[in-house]
Amino acid sequence: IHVIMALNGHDETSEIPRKIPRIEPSELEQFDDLFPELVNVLHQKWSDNKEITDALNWFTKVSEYNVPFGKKNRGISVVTTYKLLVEDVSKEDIKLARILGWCIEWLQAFFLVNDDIMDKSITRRGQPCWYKQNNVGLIAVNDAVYLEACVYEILKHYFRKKPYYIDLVELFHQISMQTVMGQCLDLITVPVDGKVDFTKFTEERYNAIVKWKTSYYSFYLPVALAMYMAGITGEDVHTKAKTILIKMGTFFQIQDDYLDCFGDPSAIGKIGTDIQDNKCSWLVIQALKRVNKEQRTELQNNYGCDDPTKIQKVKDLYEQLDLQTVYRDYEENSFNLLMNLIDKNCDMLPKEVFTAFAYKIYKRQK
Ligand code: GPP
Ligand code: MG
Ligand code: MG
Ligand code: MG
Repeated sequence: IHVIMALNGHDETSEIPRKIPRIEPSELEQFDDLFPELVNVLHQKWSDNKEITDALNWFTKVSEYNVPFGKKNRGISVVTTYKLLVEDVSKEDIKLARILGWCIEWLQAFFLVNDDIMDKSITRRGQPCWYKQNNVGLIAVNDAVYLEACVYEILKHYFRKKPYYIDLVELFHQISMQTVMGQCLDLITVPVDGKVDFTKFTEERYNAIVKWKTSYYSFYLPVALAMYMAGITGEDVHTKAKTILIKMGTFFQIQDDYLDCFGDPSAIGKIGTDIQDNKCSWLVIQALKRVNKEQRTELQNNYGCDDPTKIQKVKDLYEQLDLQTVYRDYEENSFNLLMNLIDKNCDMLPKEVFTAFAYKIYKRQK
């Protein structure tokens, strides 16, 4: 149209009707559009100090490599929840909700850079893990500390004057504490010295690990941030929301464990490590419930070794025990249980806050 208008010497106000309707960019596109602004804020704030120019440039690369390539379910959920909680949202507040979403993505990057070192992972989001980059290695530990600090820089820059600023800061601190508790349980449930000892691998322990390491930051945090922004601070509403979201998070981590073994690495963007890492994964717990004596010995002899033949033997055993079907049944069941829980606990919040989140994660392949 522009070409034709140019040829005819028309401008925008000419009589040629606009036939192409304006398409609203998707939430994800609008969310993504904000990322450069945030990287710029983080850079600008320190850029007067010329001695640290090299560090600043390094850190820009750290953010650009580690923050923007996830599914961004957590970040986007702040925005969708906020829109559901507040009627007539202003453009400025939508932008702020998106910024809070990005704060979760920075927090998550901090967790993941560290988690990949601890889990000896190879790839993340379809690229080598940050610490695996040639010029990075253990510098990644410092980079992770930087990524965490970014959360508070961004919060301060955009929210300092808001009445709910302290709620946001305290929430991020508390959630970080809860997540390291969970990560600790995840790590210390692995027997030391490469020993294989299944006695600690109970369903009870499993539920505790995933509640703390995954559910709080992945599910309660996005909804709670939107609630605080909307002025919803009541302890009771928060507790009820938490009950639902922790259950959702447990299901999500069970999926993560399932995909670690049975997912397609090109779809999930990461190569599984749970078997060789001797992890208290949902799959090994299900296997332990179903093995006979010989199979238990077979599992014992092959679990927790970084040896492709042994890893394959564990996978073969999982197949024999038909854990794929066990998982499918679990998925079906847990979805129904979750919907019941939502009906009972959604309280003063619109039900869609939770159902929208649930629909995003059930049957996911990545
Ligand atoms: C998921 O575990 C949990 C986290 C990523 C939280 C990490 C928390 C820290 C404080 C570092 P996972 O190892 O199964 O995740 P993935 O499969 O993505 O590596
Ligand atoms: Mg990991
Ligand atoms: Mg881990
Ligand atoms: Mg995993």
